[in-house]
Amino acid sequence: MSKHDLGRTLRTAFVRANWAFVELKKGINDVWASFTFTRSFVFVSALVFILPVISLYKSKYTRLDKLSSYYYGVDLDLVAEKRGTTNGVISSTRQNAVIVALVRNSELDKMRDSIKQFERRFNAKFNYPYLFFNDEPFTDSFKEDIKSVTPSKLDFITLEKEFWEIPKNINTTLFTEKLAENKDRYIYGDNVSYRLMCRFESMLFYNHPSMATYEFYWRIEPDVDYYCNVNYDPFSFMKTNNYTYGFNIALVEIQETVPTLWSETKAWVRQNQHYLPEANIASWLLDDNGDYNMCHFWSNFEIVNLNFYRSEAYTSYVKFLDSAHGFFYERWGDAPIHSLAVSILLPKENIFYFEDIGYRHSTVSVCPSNSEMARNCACKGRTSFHRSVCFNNWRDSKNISKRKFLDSISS
Ligand SMILES: Nc1nc2c(ncn2[C@@H]2O[C@H](COP(=O)(O)OP(=O)(O)OP(=O)(O)O)[C@@H](O)[C@H]2O)c(=O)[nH]1
Ligand SMILES: [Mg+2]
Repeated sequence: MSKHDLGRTLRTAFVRANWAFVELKKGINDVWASFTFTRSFVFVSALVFILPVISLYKSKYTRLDKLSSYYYGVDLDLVAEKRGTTNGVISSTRQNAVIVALVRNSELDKMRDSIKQFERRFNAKFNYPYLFFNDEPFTDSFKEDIKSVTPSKLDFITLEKEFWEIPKNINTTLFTEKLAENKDRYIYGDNVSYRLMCRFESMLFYNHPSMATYEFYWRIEPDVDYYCNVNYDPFSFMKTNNYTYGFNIALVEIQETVPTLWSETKAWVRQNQHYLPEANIASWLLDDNGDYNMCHFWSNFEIVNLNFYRSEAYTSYVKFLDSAHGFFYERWGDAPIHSLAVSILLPKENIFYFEDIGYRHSTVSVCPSNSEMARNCACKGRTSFHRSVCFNNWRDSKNISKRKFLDSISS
C-alpha cells in the first residue's frame, strides 16, 4: 500500500468512525451513560490505531532479521548504539587485526560454511584478512574454495616443523605409556595431533612470522555458527576500551585432562610474583579451598590483543608449563591455559564478555539474553548456555588483590 492510499484509508476510517460515534450517541439520553460511551469509544479507537503501530514497529525487526540473511547487516544496530557508535555507521578506524583458523584440508566444507556465516554476519562489512594454519600444505581446491566465499586477503600457511613437533625432551616410552593409560579416560585421550594442536594454540601461533604485524586476532573454527549481525568492529571496540581478552562461552574442563596444571601454575606464580598485577580476576577460577575449579573461557572463540600472549609474563608462564610436559603426558588444553593466564595476569576490566555475538560450537550454543541484542540474531527457539555454572561464576566474580590471591593459593 502506498503512503497516499494509506492516508486516504485512514481519513475514510476516521470520518466513518466519527459518524458512527455521533449516530450511536444520539440514542443515549442519560448523561452518565453518554460519558461512559464516549470514554469507551475513545479507548477502543486508541487501541485500533495504536496496535497496528506497535505491530509495525515489532515486525520491522522480524523483517530485518529475515532480511539480514540476504543483506550484510541491519540498518539499525542496537548493539552498536549501546557501544557508543552511531546507527549503522561503521568506524573508519581499522585495527591491525586478523581472523585465524587452524584447519585440516579434510575440513574444507565445514570451514567454508563457517567463513560464509562469518562474512555475512561481520566481515563483509570490514574485510579483515584471514590466516589459515595447517600442519600439511593446503590443497589447491581448499584455497580456491575459500577464495570463492570472501574477497578478503587470505594467507595459507604450512607450519614449519618447530610449530608442530613433539619436543626433544619428551620421553618417548613414557609418552607411549601415558597415551595408552589415557586412551579411554577422556576424549582424544591417546591422540597425538590433538596435543600438538593444544600446544600450538597455547604457546606458538602468535609468534609465527605470518602473525608478526597483527595486534589483534579473532579465532574461528570449522563447523561453528554465528547467529548475530555484528555491525560494529569488535577489534576497535576492544582497543578503545582497553580490553585484552574477549570471550562468549565459559564452561568446565574435564578434570582428568589437567591433573597437574593447577599445581604447576601455582609453582610458576610463586616464582614469578613480580608479574602479577595489583588486582586480578582469578577468583572466578578458584573454589573455596583455593583450588582450580576447572572453569575456562572456551577458546575456540576468542578475540585477543596479541600483545598479551607475546608479553614476558605470558611467555614465561607457557614456557614453564611446557617444561612440565603436561601437553603430552597429560592432555592440557589451550582453553584452561589461556583462561588461567588471563585471569591471573589481568583484572576484570580488561576482559570482555561478547554477549551479542551468538555462537555455536559442537553442541553448545549461546544467544544474547538481552532482548535488544537478540534482535540482531537468528536465535529464536535455541537453547542457550548462558546459565552455566562457570558463566555465573564469571558474572558474579570480583577482582582480588595480589596479596589475597597469593594467600588463597598458598596451601
Ligand atoms: N591442520 C590441523 N588442524 C587441526 C588438527 N587438529 C585439530 N585441528 C584444528 O584445530 C581446531 C581445534 O580442533 P578440534 O578437533 O575442533 O578440537 P576441539 O574443538 O577441542 O574439539 P571438538 O569439540 O571435537 O571440535 C580446529 O579448528 C581443527 O580444525 C590437526 O591435526 N591438523
Ligand atoms: Mg572444535
